[in-house]
Amino acid sequence: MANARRIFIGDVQGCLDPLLRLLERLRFDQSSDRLFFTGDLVSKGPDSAGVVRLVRGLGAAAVLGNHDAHLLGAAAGSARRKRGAPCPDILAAEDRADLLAFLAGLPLLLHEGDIVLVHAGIRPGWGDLRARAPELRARCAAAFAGGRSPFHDEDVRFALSARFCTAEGLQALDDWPPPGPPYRNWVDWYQGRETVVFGHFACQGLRIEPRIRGLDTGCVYGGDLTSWIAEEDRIVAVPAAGRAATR
Ligand SMILES: [Mn+2]
Repeated sequence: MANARRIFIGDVQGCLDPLLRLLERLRFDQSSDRLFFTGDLVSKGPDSAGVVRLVRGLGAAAVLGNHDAHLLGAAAGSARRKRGAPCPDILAAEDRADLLAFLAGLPLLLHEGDIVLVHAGIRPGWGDLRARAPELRARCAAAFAGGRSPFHDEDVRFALSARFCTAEGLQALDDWPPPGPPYRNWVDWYQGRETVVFGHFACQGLRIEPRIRGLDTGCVYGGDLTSWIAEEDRIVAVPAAGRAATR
C-alpha cells in the first residue's frame, strides 16, 4: 500500500473534468489517501451535481462554502434569488435529496491534526478553534432550520466569505475591490498555531506562507484547480482546460 496522504483540494465549483484530471495526476488511491475540499463544490461550473456525487461517493471531507450555503438556502426556499436559483442541475437531480443532505452536513471548520480547514477565513478573536468549530456548525444549522440566512450571523459569514477585516475581525460592507485601512487581508492578522487551508479568494490566487495554504486558483474562471499534499508540503495543479498547469 502506498504511503497515506492527506490531500487538500481548492474550490471546484462544478468543474468535474478538471477534478477528475487532478485525481489522476495525483495518482489518487482511495485505499490510502484522504481527500479534503475547501468548499464551494458547486455553482458557476458545468457539473455541480457530478462534483457533489463524486466527492460524496469518495467519502471525502469538506467544509461548507458560500456558494454551497446559497444553494442550500435556495433549495429550502429561503434565499433571495438575484439571478435565478443556483445549480439547477442539483435541484432537478433524481438524487437531489442525497446531494443536498451531503452539503447540509458539512462543517464550517474542520480539524485534521494540526491543520484546520475553512472556506474563507479565520476571524481574529475566535481563540480556540477546536471549541469554535461545533459552535459555528450549530449556529449555521439553526439558521437553516429556522428559514434564516446563515450570512446574518457575523461569525458564520466570516467563515463562509471573508477576505478582509479589521484587527477586531469586522468585515467591510463590500469585500471587493480590496477595502483600505483599517481593513487588511485576514491572513495578516492570523496568529493561531494550526496551519489554515482555505479557498474562496481566486483573485488572490495561490497563497503559501508559514501556517497558511490558500488554494483557490480560480479553476472556474479558467485558472488551475490546485491541491496541496500535506505530508509532502507539495502543490499539484491541473489547468481548467487546454493549457499547461502553472505548477
Ligand atoms: Mn467562495
